[in-house]
Amino acid sequence: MKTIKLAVVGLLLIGSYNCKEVKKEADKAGDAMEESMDEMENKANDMMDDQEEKTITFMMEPKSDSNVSGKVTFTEEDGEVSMKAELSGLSEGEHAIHIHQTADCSADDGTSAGGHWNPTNQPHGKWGASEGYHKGDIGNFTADGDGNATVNFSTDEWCIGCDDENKNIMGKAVIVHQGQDDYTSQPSGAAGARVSCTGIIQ
Ligand SMILES: [Cu+2]
Repeated sequence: MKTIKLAVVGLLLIGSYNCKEVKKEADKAGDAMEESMDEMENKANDMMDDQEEKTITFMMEPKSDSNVSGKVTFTEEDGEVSMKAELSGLSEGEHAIHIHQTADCSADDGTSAGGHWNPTNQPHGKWGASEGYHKGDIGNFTADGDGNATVNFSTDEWCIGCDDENKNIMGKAVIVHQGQDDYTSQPSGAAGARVSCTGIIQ
């Protein structure tokens, strides 16, 4: 009887010892896992910083005694910049929209924004034309009977604040014209008065 009791106590002791060891090992494994989780999180954050989606939004102000206003948003993602302009107060029909060279809309007629943004010294033309085109030659869009329009455009030839001055749209201006771009007249497509303007600034 005594032998059995001793054996039971012995087993219990061994059992509890084993339990402690197992717990220690589990704690160690837990710590290691936590460390590698932290590492993974840091790596993920670094990757997010690299390919962070950039979005900038500006309000367009009427120029040349027009009522044309709106909102323009640029988003950069995966090396492509997309532009969305939501405009109102336009006359029905086609209008030109361009990026001009200076983020200065102070003049009543918008001329303070300068000529078309054309860092690569190309002739004015339709976007993508083999004869050449300005980096600011977005093109024409159509306003509906209520004077509203939404313009969507995207390209990998722009960037938001990168080091390549042939791509960087920061410091430039968005201009909407009263008329349409004929894509041939130099240097600006004979699109008429500048009816809305905003600077692309941070
Ligand atoms: Cu223009």
